Amino acid sequence: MATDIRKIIHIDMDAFYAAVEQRDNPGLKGQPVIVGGRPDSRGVVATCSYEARRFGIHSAMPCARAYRLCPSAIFVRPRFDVYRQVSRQIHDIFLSYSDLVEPLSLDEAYLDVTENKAGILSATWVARDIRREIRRVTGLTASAGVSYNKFLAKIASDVRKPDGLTVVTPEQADSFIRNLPIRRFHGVGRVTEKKMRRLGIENGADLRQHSLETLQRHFGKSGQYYFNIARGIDLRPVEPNRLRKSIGKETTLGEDIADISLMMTIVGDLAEKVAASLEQKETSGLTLTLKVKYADFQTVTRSLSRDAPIAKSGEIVALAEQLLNRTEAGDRAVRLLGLTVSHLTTDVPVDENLQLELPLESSPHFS
Ligand code: DCP
Ligand code: MG
Repeated sequence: MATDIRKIIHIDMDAFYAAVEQRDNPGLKGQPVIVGGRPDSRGVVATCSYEARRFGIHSAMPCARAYRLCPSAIFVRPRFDVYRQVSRQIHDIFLSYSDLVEPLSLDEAYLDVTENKAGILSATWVARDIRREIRRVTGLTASAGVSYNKFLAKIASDVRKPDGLTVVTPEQADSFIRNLPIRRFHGVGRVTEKKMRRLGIENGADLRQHSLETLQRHFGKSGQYYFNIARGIDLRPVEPNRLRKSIGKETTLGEDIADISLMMTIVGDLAEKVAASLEQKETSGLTLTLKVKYADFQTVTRSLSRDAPIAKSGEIVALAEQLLNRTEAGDRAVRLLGLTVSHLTTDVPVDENLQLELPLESSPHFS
């Protein structure tokens, strides 16, 4: 194997919150367990056990819908402290193998084990050891993907979930990617997926048919990324000191509201929280984004950028009001409001003890 080939592992805990709940409460073992809001609330499912997934339940689904799909499911409130504690345990295990660890969320990380502390030559063996160690220390299972870049490792970890290990060697990469449905490509969101479908792109092989120019024309800056991953090329390093891209807060309302002044009160509350967080992290940002989810679940965002840093709650509220006016809020009822400040003016590391926010578009709130 050439020396410039990296060995990357992506590890992701299985049904993380739900698995922790099943571990700590034997009555939940083997049961459809839903962690999140209450069944009769407007909250959403944070995650659910694999037993519950058989009913079609999944993360971010409204609890009421989950309840209809499986009335016998057991609804459990999240215990973030415990999840954070387990997250630290697995993180320590990762660090005992490599300093090149990049956490993506509480239960997920990339590791570069090209040179690892255990001196193990095979990344597959490292992954096997790590999974074993996680099980021994936490009593929980994790799935791992092993390959020569992040893109492939991440997709591989999903292939044999739960409790699986999948290796994609440089020799296998080509056919692996060719057969991969486009929605499984990490970094291809729902909107891009639709757009790709319209271009006749259903899988990696189709993606590969398109020239760099075409992809750039349709997808802008991401065109180059799609062009590369279709060919198994992803040179992004594993970055242990990830920086935050934004600081934000959102809330699902107890009931849909159409009253603008009430919305502004909630926006004011969010602005204060965001401002407090900016202050605590001693930073500011140049862009403010308002997110509005209408009662029918359609979601829109509106952004504006300033040359001068945005930091204080007063200015955030003022700008947010302008943004709110650019939505149909008021004419339409709203179920969620969110504010995010981005283009941060200083480097803000991802919290040491890991944030509970996820790299997903919406993290659920519990009501
Ligand atoms: N989570 C959340 N809201 C979401 C998605 C996830 O609160 N929309 C939380 C609950 C999950 C945890 O983050 O347990 C990890 O997310 P994953 O996407 O890794 O999902 P799971 O670990 O639950 O399941 P899987 O076995 O598919 O990894
Ligand atoms: Mg997981």
